[in-house]
Amino acid sequence: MTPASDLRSWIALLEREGELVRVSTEVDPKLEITEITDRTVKAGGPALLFENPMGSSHPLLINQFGTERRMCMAFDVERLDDVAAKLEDVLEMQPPQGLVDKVRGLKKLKSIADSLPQTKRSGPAQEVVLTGDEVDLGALPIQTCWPGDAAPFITLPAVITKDPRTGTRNVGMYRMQVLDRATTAMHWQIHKDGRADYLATDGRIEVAAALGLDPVTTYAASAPLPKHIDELMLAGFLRGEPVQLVKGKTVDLDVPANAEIVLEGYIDKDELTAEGPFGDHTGFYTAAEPFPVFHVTAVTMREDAIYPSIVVGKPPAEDAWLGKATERIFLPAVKMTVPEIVDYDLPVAGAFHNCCIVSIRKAFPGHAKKVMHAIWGLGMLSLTKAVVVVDQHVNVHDYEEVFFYVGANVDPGRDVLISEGPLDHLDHAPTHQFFGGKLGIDATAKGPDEGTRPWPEEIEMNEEIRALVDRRWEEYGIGIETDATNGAMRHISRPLRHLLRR
Ligand SMILES: Cc1cc2nc3c(=O)[nH]c(=O)nc-3n(C[C@H](O)[C@H](O)[C@H](O)COP(=O)(O)O)c2cc1C
Ligand SMILES: [Mn+2]
Repeated sequence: MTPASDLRSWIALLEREGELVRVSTEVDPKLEITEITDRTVKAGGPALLFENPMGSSHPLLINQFGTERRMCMAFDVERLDDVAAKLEDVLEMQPPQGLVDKVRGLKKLKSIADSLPQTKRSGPAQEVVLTGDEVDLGALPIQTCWPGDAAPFITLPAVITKDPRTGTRNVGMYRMQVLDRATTAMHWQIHKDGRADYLATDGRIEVAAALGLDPVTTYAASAPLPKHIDELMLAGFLRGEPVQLVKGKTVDLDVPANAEIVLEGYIDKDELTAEGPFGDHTGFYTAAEPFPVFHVTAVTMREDAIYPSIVVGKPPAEDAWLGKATERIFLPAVKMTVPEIVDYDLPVAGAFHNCCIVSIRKAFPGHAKKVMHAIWGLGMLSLTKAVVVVDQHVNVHDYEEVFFYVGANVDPGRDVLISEGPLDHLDHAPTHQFFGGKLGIDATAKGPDEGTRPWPEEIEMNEEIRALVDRRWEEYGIGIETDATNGAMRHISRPLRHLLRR
């Protein structure tokens, strides 16, 4: 089996698996859908297909990614780490030794070659073509998510551009505030590739926003790939089959052939508008700021197109699992650069940029600090505000356990590093937007070469007695279930446990 190839087969799969509920009652895309969805997400509930959003003839799909199970179903894997393993296999490729190795190597290379998108002559995304005065974004059930939002926002688009210098494609997920029938704002934050493409134009850049894709391609739009790597290639690699494209009707861009909806158009470099406020994934409203204006020259659609949406807000929200997917999928790439890293965790409550917990195989004095600097120098992880480093045996996903070592192993005078660097566009805490303080906490055990007194031994029961008590547990008649290895999860609050269980 391979992952779903378009939004409709994905919906069908979710429905077969009891992971989707159709809501036929008429509901308002203004605020009401947010409240329904937020309650459903926080309860670990199903994907929702609103069949009758008020004021639109298009159904609205939301919460397709809201649980770990659905995120795994999206990639057709048992665990998100299995997706990472597939990438690791290619990243870790060594020069082949014998014939068997060569054949295996060729297969891997072929899987990369097969990942390249293919352009076809036609596709369902263009069954309906609306241009000129026929363009009306008001026909779509675009949500106004939170009471303080400036307008309705398109929240789950895959925005396609080409670097004007190299022609390399970029796909990113950037919210789009509806301005009128045929224009939106484009929320290209300063660290993003989409913005770099835009800044590289002399005058005008063509843009296409694809809505309603197969789940892997939607995910890929949110993936923090290096600038020169096409997100559609990652999508093809992870799907095991290339993304199919068709030529845009009014732009010189290829667009996903199976999209439910495509908005084609252009952005002029010097045309800016006030974008926001918008209730963001930080849990706060982002204030209005100038962003470019997207002019829609064509809307192409499938017949009876389904509009996809997502609500972000105070975590945990649906984007938690998109973020967790990135955390897992990018672990092999992180390890390629910093091989002493064993594992890392970006807590959902930290909105992904506020905190990174990382475990390392510590080998020399100051090693934890080396890793902090490495994180602060690594792709989008460079925006991380606080880095906590623990030893390899600590489970970074178990926050109680991490907190234990942060408390027990840290001398704040010696183990806390205050640095500075770039911060997330949306971080409202720093005095200056985009730039401010960084916090590093070295919670590893310190060796004598780090100027400490002899480090005490940690308390552990020996294996022999553990095994004995496991064997005899029933005999004692205490009447409760225990698990010697997995006690710590019990302390974690319910919603988090829900998000974290893996
Ligand atoms: C639901 C969702 C909404 C997002 N909204 C924005 C946004 O409005 N602006 C932005 O710059 N990034 C946003 N992101 C993050 C980008 O999609 C992500 O950083 C991606 O890697 C950008 O692609 P790029 O590096 O090719 O520009 C969002 C991510 C998700 C999951
Ligand atoms: Mn990119």
